[in-house]
Amino acid sequence: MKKILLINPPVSIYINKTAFIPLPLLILGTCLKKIKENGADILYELIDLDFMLKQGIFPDSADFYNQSSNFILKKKPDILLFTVHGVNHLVTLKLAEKIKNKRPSCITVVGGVGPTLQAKEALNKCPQIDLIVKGEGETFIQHFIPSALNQCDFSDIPSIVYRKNGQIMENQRIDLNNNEPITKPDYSLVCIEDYIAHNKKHPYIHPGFVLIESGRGCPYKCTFCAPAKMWRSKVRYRPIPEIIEEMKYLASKGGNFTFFTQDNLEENFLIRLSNSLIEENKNISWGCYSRLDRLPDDIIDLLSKAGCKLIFTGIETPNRIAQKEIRKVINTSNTFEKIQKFNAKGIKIIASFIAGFKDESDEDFNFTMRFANECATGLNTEQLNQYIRTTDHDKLPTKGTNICSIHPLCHMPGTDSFNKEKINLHISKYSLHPDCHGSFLFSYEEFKDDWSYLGINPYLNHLPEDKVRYFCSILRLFNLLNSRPYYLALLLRKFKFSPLALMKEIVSQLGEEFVLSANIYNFEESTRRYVKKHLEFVPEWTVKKGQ
Ligand code: B12
Ligand code: SF4
Repeated sequence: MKKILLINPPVSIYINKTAFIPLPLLILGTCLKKIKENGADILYELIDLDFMLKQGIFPDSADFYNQSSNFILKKKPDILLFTVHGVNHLVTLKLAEKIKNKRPSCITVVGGVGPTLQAKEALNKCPQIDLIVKGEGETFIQHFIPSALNQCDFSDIPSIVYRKNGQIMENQRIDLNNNEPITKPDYSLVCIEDYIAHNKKHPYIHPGFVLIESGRGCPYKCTFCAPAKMWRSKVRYRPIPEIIEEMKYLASKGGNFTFFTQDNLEENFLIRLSNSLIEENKNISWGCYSRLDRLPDDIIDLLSKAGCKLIFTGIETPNRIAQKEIRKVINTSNTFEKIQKFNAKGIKIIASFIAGFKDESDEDFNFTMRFANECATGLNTEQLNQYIRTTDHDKLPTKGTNICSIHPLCHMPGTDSFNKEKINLHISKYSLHPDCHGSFLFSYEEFKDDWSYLGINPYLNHLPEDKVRYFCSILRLFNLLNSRPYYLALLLRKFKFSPLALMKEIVSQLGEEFVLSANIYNFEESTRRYVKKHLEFVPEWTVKKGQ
C-alpha cells in the first residue's frame, strides 16, 4: 500500500489571510479516486499547509518548516504531490528537502504553471525534487500511480522531467485530448464550510469568494504571459450545466461569489453562460478575467442580468510601441467609456497596468498613471475636477469605483519576454515590493540566488538597478495613493502637478529608501501624514490586499 499526500504549500499571510480551496489538488484527488476504485492499493489525503498556517496551526516564522515537516513525516508518506503557485516554490523546496533528508524513499513531485515553464532547468537545480510535471496533472497521474506501485520506472510516464542514472530526462507533455472532459474537483477532500467560515472573517474581494474552473486557456500570445505558455494558447471550456452545478453547490455552502480561474473568458462563452444563469435564476454573483476590448457593448446588460459583478482585465499600457512589444495591442481610446458602461450596470472593474518598459518616456509613464487614476474613479480628468469642485472634500468617496494598479514589467521564467530578455536580466532588490506577495516565510534574501525557475522570481528585472529603484518607488507610492483615487486627484489638482511630478515630490519628502523598504503599515502611516498636511483632513485609510 502506498501513502500519497497532496500538499498545498503556504502563501502570503502578511496582508491577507484568505484561504483558497486548493483546486489543482482536488482535481488530482478525483483522478486518485478513480484509480483507487479500479483496485490500486493506495491511501491518499490532502494537507492544506496554507490553510493551516492561516488558521494559526503553524507559525508564520522559520519554525514553520520544522513543525510542518514533522507533521508530514508522522504520516509516513511514500509520495508527496506538491502544487506550486507563484512564489510558494521556495516553501516547497525547503519542505521537500527536510522531508527527503529524513525519508529518502519518499517520491517528491511538483506541478503547476511555474514548474511547467522551466521544468528541465528547475529539476537540475533542485535535488530534493524527483519529478516535475509539465501541464495538466490528469494524464500524468493516470500513468504514474501504477508505475509507482510497481517498479518505479518512469520512462513511459508522459509530461515529466525526471532523473535517470544521474541524467535529466524529459518526456513528452500530453494533455487531455479534446474528447476528454476537464476533470471535476473532488470537494470531499476538504471541509468547504471551514474555508468559507474562515474567509468570512478574512475576505478577498467578497466574503463568499470561491474559485471555479470554467475551462482552460486563452487564445492570445502576449509575450509576458505565463498562462499563454502553460495552456499553449489552446482554449477549452467545461460544459455550462456542470459549471452551474458547481456554482450552486458552493453557494449552498456559503460560497456565493464565484470567480472563474480561466485567464480570459470570451464573448461567445460569456453569452452562453449568462443565458443559462438567467434561466436558472439562482442569483449567484460572479466575476471573471476578460479582455474588455474584445467584449462588445451590447453584452454588458446581459452580463449584469446574469449576476456578473466583477471583471478583472489587463489594460497593460496605452503606449502603442510598448503594446506592440508585448503583443497586446488594445485600442484604449474607448476603454475608458467602456469601463463607465460596465460600472453603470453594476459591474466593477479591476484593471492591471504595466510600466517600466525600456524606452518608456516620462510622458508615457505620466499618461499611464493618469489613465489608471481616471479608470479607478470612473471619471475622466475633467469630470473628476468638476466633481471635486462641487463636493465637500471630506465627503469624497474613500474608495474608487474600480481598482487600478500599475505593476513593473516582470519577466516570468519561460515566457517569450523572459526568453527575449534573458541575457539582460538580473535579480534586483527592488523589482517587486514584498507587499505584493508578502509573507514572512520568504523575502528578497531568499530569492537573491534563486535561478531555479520553479516559480516566479519577483525580483527579476531587465532595467539597470537605478531605474528599477526609480520605477518601484514611484509605483509603490502611486498604487497606495490610487487605492484612494479621489484623494490622489485632489492632490494633483491642488499642486497642479502631473502624477509623475507629484510622486517624485512625495518620494523625495519621504525618502526613497523608506518608500521602497518600509513595511506597509508604516509606509501607509507616513503617506497619510503627508496627505493630511496638504489636504487638511485625514482620510479613512487602511490598506488591505484585495479590498
Ligand atoms: C486564481 C489565481 C490566483 C488567486 C488564488 C490563488 C490560490 N491559492 O488558489 C489569487 C488571486 C489569490 C492569486 C495570487 C497569486 N498568484 Co495566481 N493565479 C491564479 C490563476 C488565475 C488560476 C489558478 C488556478 O486555480 N487554476 C486552476 C487549476 C486547476 O489549474 P492549475 O493550478 O494550473 O493546476 C493544473 C496544472 O497546473 C497541474 N498541477 C498543478 N499543481 C500540480 C501538482 C502536481 C503534483 C501535479 C502532478 C500537477 C499539478 O494540474 C492541474 C490540473 O490539470 C493562475 C493563472 C492560470 N490560469 O493558471 C494565476 C497564477 C498561477 N498566479 C500567479 C501569480 C504570480 C500569483 C501571485 C504571486 C501574484 C502576486 N504578485 O501577488 C499571487 C501569489 C500567490 C502565492 N502563491 O503567493 C502566476 C504564476 C506565474 C508563475 N510563473 O509561476 C499565474 C500563472 C498568473 C499569471 N498571469 O502569470 N492567484
Ligand atoms: S490576453 Fe491575457 S490571458 Fe490571454 S495571453 Fe494575453 S495576457 Fe495572457
